[in-house]
Amino acid sequence: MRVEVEEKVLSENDKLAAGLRERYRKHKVFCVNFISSPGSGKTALLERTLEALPKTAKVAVLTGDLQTENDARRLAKAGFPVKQITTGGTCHLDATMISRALDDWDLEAIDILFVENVGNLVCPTSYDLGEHAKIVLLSVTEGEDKPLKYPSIFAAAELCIINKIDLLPYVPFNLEQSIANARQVHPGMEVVQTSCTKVQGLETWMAWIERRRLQAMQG
Ligand SMILES: Nc1nc2c(ncn2[C@@H]2O[C@H](COP(=O)(O)OP(=O)(O)OP(=O)(O)O)[C@@H](O)[C@H]2O)c(=O)[nH]1
Ligand SMILES: [Mg+2]
Repeated sequence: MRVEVEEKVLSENDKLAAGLRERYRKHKVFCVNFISSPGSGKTALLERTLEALPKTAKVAVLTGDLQTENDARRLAKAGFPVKQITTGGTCHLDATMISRALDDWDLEAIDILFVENVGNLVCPTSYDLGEHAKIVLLSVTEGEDKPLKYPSIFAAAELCIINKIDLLPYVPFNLEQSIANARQVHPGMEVVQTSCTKVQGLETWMAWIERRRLQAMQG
């Protein structure tokens, strides 16, 4: 019975996600969906990303959390449109929440939509948000085995960002092994290493976004 209800919810979500995909296509919006454990640095990476963009960039952010507007407050400092989605108790964003949040935004004024999902390495993976790409963050304090323990998101994401590399001298984390684990689950997976405190790896990440956006716009 539980499986049936879950399947129904997911198929409803898929329909709405298809609608979102069509809206993104029509208005030429490139959308990425950031997924990670709580605290891996999704908001920090978005803060550094927004700061690095020209003020004229047409970017916007939807950020999801169970409670608080903290992330939206942090992200709004860069001056781009930001909206917080508070889910109450729900451990993921779904396509209904995204559709509602976008209703009073002019999609013609957005080239890139960043979606920061609720901090959770499991639930958000099942919910299609109509995005062009899922991106998974793994920080070096989480352990190199996480791609093997939580394979679904590493299989589904196009890019793995290994964050907090500034902490590598202080924590037992085998970087090479973490990349090998990600690629065991997802052969050939692209990996970018970043530090949001020391601002490292940002150029590689920004280049990935631009390359992937152009590819999506051609497709
Ligand atoms: N040393 C170090 N700390 C970082 C880095 N990136 C983020 N942090 C810190 O990690 C903590 C969590 O970062 P957030 O950006 O809030 O993480 P998040 O993934 O958005 O967290 P949730 O939204 O709660 O899931 C904060 O104290 C950040 O300052 C990094 O590259 N290096
Ligand atoms: Mg956050």
